[in-house]
Amino acid sequence: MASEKPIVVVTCTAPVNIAVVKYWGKRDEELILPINSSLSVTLHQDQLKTTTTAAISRDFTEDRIWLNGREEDVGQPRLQACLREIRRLARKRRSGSHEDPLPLSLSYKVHVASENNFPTAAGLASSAAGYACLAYALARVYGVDSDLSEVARRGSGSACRSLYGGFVEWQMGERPDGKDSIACQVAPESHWPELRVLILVVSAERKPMGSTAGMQTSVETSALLKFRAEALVPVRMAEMTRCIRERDFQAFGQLTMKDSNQFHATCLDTFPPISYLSDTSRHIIQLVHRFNAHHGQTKVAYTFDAGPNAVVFTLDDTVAEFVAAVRHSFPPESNGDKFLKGLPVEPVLLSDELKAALGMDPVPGSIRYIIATQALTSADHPGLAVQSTSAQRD
Ligand code: 2P0
Repeated sequence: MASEKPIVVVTCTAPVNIAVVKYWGKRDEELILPINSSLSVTLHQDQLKTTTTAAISRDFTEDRIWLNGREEDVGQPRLQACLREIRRLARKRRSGSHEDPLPLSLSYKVHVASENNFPTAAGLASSAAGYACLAYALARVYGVDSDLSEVARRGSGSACRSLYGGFVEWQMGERPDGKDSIACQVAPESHWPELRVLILVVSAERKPMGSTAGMQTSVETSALLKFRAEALVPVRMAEMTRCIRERDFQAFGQLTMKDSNQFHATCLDTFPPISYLSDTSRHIIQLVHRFNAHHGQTKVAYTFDAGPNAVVFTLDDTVAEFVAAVRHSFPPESNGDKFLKGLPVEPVLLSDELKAALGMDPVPGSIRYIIATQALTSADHPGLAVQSTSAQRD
């Protein structure tokens, strides 16, 4: 008699990552192989995470997927690539052992439901956490325990970096089959507990061009991108790794800002040009440089991805003053009490000297809110976590 109960149900969570050496451009569109290595910081899951539940059952007649409560087309090529890859790995694992015949569950269809604990409207890249979580949940239901870089990467390149906590490098690799294009930890979760992250959510003025199409045009047209990937990124990867290992915030911050600026320069060098930054993004850049100039050192650093939101890195002793500077320069219009989400930040008064140094006319309402968060701080909060598992595989 057919059972109506799924035989395996797993719920997992995965974090968002923010690149400090940016990935932009593929050498292989199908396998999602990058033209340069990249490096990112994995963020704490208390503020930003994806939760994914996967279930397999002999009663399911087709694969299905729901994102934030809405059913999506499971036929999308990238979803299909992830499903194909995980089933291939599961078969490979089982066929390696003579005592363990291929289980029936490998032929079972899967139902997947995924949601984010942060508003999609915030315009934060959610595909990295989403595909990392999908890869991990699928691996658990189908009994795969090998490296999942390839599965996550086939969903979205940057997703392989969300497989680990701490500071993570996605090595571009050299092989045409992509087997060496994998993510690995540069430093663990507990490495830099003072590091803080502020996400300045900017009012979107228009929908930016998607990353996949954007980077394709950049690869086809930008000589600057080619030069960056070949000559500059290898040096920056080594330097960024040193900054992180030595917890050298000055150098880390400067290189993070330079790499963000260079990525956006390659976007402008793309033809037709792509621009992801808005007037508010440029105001934030000015604010950060003036704040640092006032202190005579790099105390805060911005980075921007394929959209106008800023991600600001700083250390715990600077958060309160920088948030006050943001409030001063971008006063909240109506939701003053909801302006700051996430970790609590003590209100402080800005000195008259700093106010004068910022020297900007306040622009009310152009930053909608701030999410205060941090890098994952301990291995108790791993990059990926299984929340619950029910029933047993056959
Ligand atoms: C990054 N970005 O390193 C860079 C910086 C955006 C700017 O990775 O086509 O969504 O799915 O591989 O991973 C965004 O690109 O692109 C991205 P696909 P993905 O974080």
